[in-house]
Amino acid sequence: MKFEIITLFPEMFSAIKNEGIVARAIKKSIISISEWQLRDFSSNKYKNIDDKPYGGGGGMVMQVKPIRDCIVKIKEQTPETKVIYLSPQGQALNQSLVEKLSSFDSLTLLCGRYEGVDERIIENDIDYEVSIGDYVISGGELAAMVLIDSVSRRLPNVLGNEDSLKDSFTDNLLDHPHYTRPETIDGQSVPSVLLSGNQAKIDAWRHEQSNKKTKQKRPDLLIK
Ligand code: 4HQ
Repeated sequence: MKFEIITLFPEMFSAIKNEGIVARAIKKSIISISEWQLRDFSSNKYKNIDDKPYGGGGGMVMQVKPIRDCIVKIKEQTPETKVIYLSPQGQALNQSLVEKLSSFDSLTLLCGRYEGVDERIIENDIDYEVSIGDYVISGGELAAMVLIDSVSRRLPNVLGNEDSLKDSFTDNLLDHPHYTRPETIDGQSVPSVLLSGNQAKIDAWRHEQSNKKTKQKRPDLLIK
């Protein structure tokens, strides 16, 4: 999977490129992450890529031309790439969308700043508009990193020992609780079934716990 990032802050992506599972996926050549500095596509000497909104009001809007030129350049190299704009107006990122996105060979992630991009980009240049949740963050970069992380860990051979098939959401349920040594601490004990050695019984208990936790904490997940 190739990730092409269109951003004003390419350095932010060092957060995932240098540490953890995404870093490991890069080292194994399962994914690549390339940043495209949007200012390089500006047509003026100040490298502006934004302007005032028609209709007035505060803030600035990212202009069509630099973004469109950048996407054209990326598509010269990777014509099949799917272009994603991160925004609160997008479809919610959930595990089923993560699975779908992980089936593509290339994703281009457009990271907005300020008030976002000119609407004509969304109408004409975007394949998917995706939101990481109903709250406002200061730019699309953090949202893009969430998407990259969640998609990367679903690709073959990215996870090693970690048992991703049993994580939350894979069967629309929350994960079961986890315990490690010691057996007792400050009067709190590990549920005895986990020490029983009876794997069938343990699996049944974990499944029951998943159902219980989901009902208690996220009943909305069970409705669908
Ligand atoms: N923003 N999910 C506004 C988000 C966001 C979200 C990114 C803020 C885009 C222009 N992105 N910029 N929530 O809040 O993806």
